[in-house]
Amino acid sequence: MSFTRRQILAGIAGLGVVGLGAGGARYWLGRVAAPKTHDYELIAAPLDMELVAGHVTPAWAYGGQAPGLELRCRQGDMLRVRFINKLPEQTTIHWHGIRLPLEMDGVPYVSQAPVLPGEYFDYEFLVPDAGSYWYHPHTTSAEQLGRGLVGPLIIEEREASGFKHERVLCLKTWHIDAQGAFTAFSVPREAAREGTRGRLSTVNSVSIPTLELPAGQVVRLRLLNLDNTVTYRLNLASSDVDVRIYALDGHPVQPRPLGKEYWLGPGMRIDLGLKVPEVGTELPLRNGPLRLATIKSVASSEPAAEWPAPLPDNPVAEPDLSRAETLRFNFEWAAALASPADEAAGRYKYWQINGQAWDINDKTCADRPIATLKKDGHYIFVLRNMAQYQHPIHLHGMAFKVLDSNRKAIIPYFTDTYLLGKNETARIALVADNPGVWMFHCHVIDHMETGLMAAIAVV
Ligand SMILES: [Cu+2]
Repeated sequence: MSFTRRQILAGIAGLGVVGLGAGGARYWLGRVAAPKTHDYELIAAPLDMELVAGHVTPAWAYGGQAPGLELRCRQGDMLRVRFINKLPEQTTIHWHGIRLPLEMDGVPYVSQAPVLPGEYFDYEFLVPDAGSYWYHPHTTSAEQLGRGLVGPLIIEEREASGFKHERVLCLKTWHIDAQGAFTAFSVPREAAREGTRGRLSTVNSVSIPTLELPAGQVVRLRLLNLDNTVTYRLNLASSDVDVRIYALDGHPVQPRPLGKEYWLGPGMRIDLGLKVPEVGTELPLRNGPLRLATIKSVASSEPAAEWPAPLPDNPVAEPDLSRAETLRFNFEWAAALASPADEAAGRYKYWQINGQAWDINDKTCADRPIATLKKDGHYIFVLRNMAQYQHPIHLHGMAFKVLDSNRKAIIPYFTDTYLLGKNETARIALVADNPGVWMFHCHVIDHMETGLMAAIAVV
């Protein structure tokens, strides 16, 4: 629990302050007091970090740390964050996976004006779903996320879950050299392929940390992939360790063994239950063959724990497939689209959805949604990856249910991000119950910034 870091803005609401945020939106005015509020003051600012011993990395941080300050609140409560920009450039915060009103979604020129240096913006929204989420900017993303502007957002279950112990593990691979200096966050030839990878793999900013966990207890491991491009092939390389999946991308699933490996794409999260083995055992947490962390069991005075019950479902509307309308989305490689003038100006378009490439320099792209859904309509999306690189496809504003795939067996589940494998076709379904203009994009940041983004309107 990290409530000790919470900054209560005591008295501000009571003063009846009326202000103008960067977007011109009024805040506080006439707000009905919530039964409980969680107030944070969150500052984005430069921070020198020592990611490589003896060297300084000029990171950007939320709340004085990167990954950022852990924000926490309880399902059904209001989350209220005063965000202050002390960076040298404009930014916003997007709350990845949270179903919220459009004006809180943090997309520049769609849901709000960018927050300029020295300005602040008040984010305030109810959190309907429990689970592991995260937050990050939606501006100059390769650099801003790359420099460290990524942070965990944990929504606790309304009623206490059966887990007495938990750890939040933020995965990020930093784009730095051996002296800690940043390297390019996006290189064109990599953006046109799997995305530009960083070099230093870390868990909570530490390279291969040792995590001490209490022997005999069941610990909830919240693993968050906050990286720009890397898909982590997660495994606990030991055949006799008992580890079960409890939630995917925030949403509960019927607990089942982790199995050999789980592919966690950029932006995705997995909640595992781990029965910690006997004292002194060391388990490697790995990305494929590479060690990410060492889990070490230490003595615990508590009696051995039982497996917690499944987590309660989130209140996501169930799509009715019998009356759903089907829409098709093709994700294509399209390097030929960039004209010489575009390339000279650094505007690369390597990717497109249904023949359209998003232009991150064109503030009007969202005025031309790729699909318009009827409010409360039921939809099936057929997602077809026509390229040999995988894309974690993310939708803002609404959760969707993954139905099936032509490449692997799927137990249907709700999520906000689906890792669409190379040449895979998958079907997802949703109820369009949140009006707005929502970003629909690949979470490999290089792919998003070179075309793989679109807007979907719900009216
Ligand atoms: Cu992609």
